[in-house]
Amino acid sequence: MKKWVKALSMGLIVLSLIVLAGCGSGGKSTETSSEKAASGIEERVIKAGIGLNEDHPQGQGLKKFAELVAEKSGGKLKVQNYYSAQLGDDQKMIEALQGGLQEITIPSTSPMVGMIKEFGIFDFPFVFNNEEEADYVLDGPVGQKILEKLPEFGLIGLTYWENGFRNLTNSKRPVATAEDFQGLKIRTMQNKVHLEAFAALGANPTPMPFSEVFTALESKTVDGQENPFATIESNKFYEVQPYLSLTNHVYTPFVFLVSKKFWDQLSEEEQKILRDSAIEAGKYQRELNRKVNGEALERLKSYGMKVNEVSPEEKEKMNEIIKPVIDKFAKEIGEDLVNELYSEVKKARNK
Ligand code: KDG
Repeated sequence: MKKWVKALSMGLIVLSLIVLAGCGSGGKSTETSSEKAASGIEERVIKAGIGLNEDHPQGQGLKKFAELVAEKSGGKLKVQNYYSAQLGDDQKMIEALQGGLQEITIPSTSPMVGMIKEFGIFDFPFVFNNEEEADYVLDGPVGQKILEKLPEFGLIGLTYWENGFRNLTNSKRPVATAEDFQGLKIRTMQNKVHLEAFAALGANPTPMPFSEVFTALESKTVDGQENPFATIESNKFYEVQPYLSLTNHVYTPFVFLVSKKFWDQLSEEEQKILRDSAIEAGKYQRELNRKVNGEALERLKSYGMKVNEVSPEEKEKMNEIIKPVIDKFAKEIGEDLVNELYSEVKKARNK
């Protein structure tokens, strides 16, 4: 055999050995898991956990997200959804993301305040008059500025979804005035703004993970809790809470979190798929949340809940009582951001 033919065939054999070594099983690159994929889409399983049920708009939004990711990645990125705190409560799932043990969770911003105090502005009472104002602020400079603080804590915030306007339920009495809060044992999220605001109203606040709330209400460990109608319905709080008072006292966002350890391994193409899917599913989730919350109140009445209005005058009185707490946290959070929040709300109102 001529020498040049021999050399060529040897070269081809070496080249194919290099290509085979680079492929590994299932088309995965041989990059170590800590290295960022340069380009393309790899086969990946993505664990996503939330605290609410599958039938809640948060669960439906996560299902939509998983479908969009599969569609955009040709089935290579598979999102496995875990509902109803199957992977633990919000704090535990946030820690799992930081440790790289779970890839996605979508908590309320409230339990994040211990890590990023700026999220506390969304626990101020009576900031937004409606969901459109909330969208404007969250999707604008104020909301985005806070998301930029997440990477230093091992988290990536892709966008905001909607938990919604919170209303008070309890097993003791209708709450129609500021005085009616006196002595009520109320479960709050693990958030010092909520804790101190309810204490200022004369209630006895008990911070607790969401996954423990139904049992605490059923056993009368606490008298009441506060959440949007969709959550009150989806978690059947109406079975253990005779009274629903339309306080509408706080609008809570959800924040769509990704583990930074995981995110940094992804190619730009894979990151774009997750980001675009989270934003698109978020639009769907916000719309569905508004529809469900709009309909759930009538169903809660039909389940036997005694519903009472709270007058604007009484809400103003509650706001006055809570004001020293808010002023304290405004200083702690930073008055520039707080002022920017209120000026963004004003812009939303004058749009
Ligand atoms: O996954 C989100 C829920 O766990 C929680 O944030 C819902 O608003 C909530 C609460 O009261 O804890």
